[in-house]
Amino acid sequence: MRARVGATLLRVDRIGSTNDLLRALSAGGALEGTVVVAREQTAGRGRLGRVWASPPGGLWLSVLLRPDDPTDPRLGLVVAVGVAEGARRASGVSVVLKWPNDLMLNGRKVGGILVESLPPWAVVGIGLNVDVDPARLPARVRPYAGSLAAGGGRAAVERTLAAVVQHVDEVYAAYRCGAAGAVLSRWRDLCVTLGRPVVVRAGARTIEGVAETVDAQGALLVRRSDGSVTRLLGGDVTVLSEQRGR
Ligand code: BT5
Repeated sequence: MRARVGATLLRVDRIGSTNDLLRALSAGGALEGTVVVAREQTAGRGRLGRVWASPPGGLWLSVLLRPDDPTDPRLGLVVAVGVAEGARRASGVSVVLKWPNDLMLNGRKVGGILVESLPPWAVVGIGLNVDVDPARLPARVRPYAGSLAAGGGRAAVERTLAAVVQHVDEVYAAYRCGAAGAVLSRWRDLCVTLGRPVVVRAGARTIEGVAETVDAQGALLVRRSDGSVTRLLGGDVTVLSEQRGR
């Protein structure tokens, strides 16, 4: 039987990256559902080797999963639903999602998900700015980053951790029981990107169009002005109205 997410929870004070510690633990016999949480990360990372600023006041954790397919692009979306729903419950603010892995509040990024697959494992990193002092974020990131507290949330890291772990367990259980479709439809309900004009940067490609939907495999479908539809499994989305407002 699958162990509950958080059944084993390891706390560390200061570490490079919780994903790295969990990778090491997975090689040493850790169980599915193991969680590592740090008060502070000194080398937190995002996708494609980007830096993830992780000062105290945020929730920085990693979850060890053993899905049938550790490279399933839906995993990040499924976990994002659990994080958004947990954050909403803990803080009372309406965290929303932006494809593929962003948690947003009032147009600012408050969190992100990083899935690293190491078959048979998927190490899923979750970063959430609960009550992070903006002065502790890099100047380049500050204008686009927010936090639950700055967005009016009743935020406390411990309460947010408990709610996030519980909701991630719930969505992952649904995913494992063949109900991924239902979780993806919750993802669509929480998403602010759909139906809006976007620019997606994916590797060397730039695609402009309307973000139509996310399909059953978790891919974003973008309809271009010539009517053609481009299907994307990764990339960075800018919502055009947001960009103009900057
Ligand atoms: C992500 O990457 O959004 C995934 C972030 C995952 C972080 C967690 S924390 C626990 C675990 N351990 C790790 O080492 N990582 C995971 P991406 O979509 O590539 O976004 C990265 C970009 O977000 C950066 O290039 C910055 O522009 C911006 N950024 C960096 N730190 C931020 C922060 N604290 N809040 C908001 N935006 C930030």
